[in-house]
Amino acid sequence: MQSYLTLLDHILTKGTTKGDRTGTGTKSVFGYQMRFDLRQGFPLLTTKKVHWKSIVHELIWFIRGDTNLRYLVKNGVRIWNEWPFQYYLQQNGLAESFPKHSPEWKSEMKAFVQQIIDDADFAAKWGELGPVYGRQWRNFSGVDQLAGVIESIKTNPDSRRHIVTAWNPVDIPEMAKAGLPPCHTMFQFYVADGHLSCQLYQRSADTFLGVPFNIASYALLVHLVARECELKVGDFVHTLGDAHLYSNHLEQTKEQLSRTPGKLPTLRIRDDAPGIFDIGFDDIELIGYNPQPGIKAPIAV
Ligand code: DHF
Ligand code: TMP
Repeated sequence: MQSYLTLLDHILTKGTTKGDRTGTGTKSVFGYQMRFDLRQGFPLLTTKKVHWKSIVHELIWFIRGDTNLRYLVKNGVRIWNEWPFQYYLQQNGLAESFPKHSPEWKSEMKAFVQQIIDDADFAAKWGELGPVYGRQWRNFSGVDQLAGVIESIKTNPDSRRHIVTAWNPVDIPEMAKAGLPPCHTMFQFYVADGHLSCQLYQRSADTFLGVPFNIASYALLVHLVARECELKVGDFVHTLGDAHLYSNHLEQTKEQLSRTPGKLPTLRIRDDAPGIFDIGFDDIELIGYNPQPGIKAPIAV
């Protein structure tokens, strides 16, 4: 994970001050690449505790083609709450009564999430994030890209066309309403010497909060696809477009950089687990994760 810490340091020292959609302000660099050798351990950050459970459930949610908040919140995952909630406030003329991040906003969001859990009709109407990742991976205008790429890895491993794209320009306006246009935009697999590698192009990277999740999520995806294709895991190559640190994450970043990385955990998928499309939370086990304490930071909405 040293390469992640090097990225944090690089943005702190070389980043340009730049405005952004959320009005928070960032330090940003454009174009950056990291490489994680998945044979050396599972790349989950040890210099702060990362909520692993959210990473597993979010990936299962993508793989199942689900785009509704309900599955996530029913499983205790909070990471997507703010966007459908903010859309709900806007659509109901409530956005001005509940300023972002105020105590009232937070308690209203709690009530919103509880109603998503309790009321299936409410969830169908207000929990939908639009045609985001899960939809594009499994049904991009009728194309099941994830099944297709697995089939092409199995039957034609040398192909240079093992690509899945979430960037569907026709659907971007619908994604931008209650969700976001995809940040992890497209990925490509590569097979050599019986090992499966993957490269992700991420157009926009919240380096302190989002990126640790993104690295672990794609590392887990490589493990799942490799198992499906009877391959070993190779590298995860992470290419970033706008790589930024929000202005209210700078102190937290310095705290993180003052810590020394520990030993990486390892991933185990149960031998009797079903295939990737039916995989469940309990089939996936992370062993030896002993991180340093979490570091709180506000999320830019
Ligand atoms: N917006 C922004 N501004 N940054 C993001 O990283 C981001 N990521 C999204 C959706 N929108 C986003 C989806 N992924 C958190 C992590 C990943 C994520 C969304 C949110 C997050 O808040 N992490 C906190 C708390 C995690 C928890 O325990 O619930 C963290 O400290 O890691
Ligand atoms: P943007 O759409 O204006 O680029 O804002 C999206 C923000 O969310 C940006 O800070 C990047 C961040 N993000 C990640 O870093 N990783 C993710 O997986 C997601 C969904 C968002």
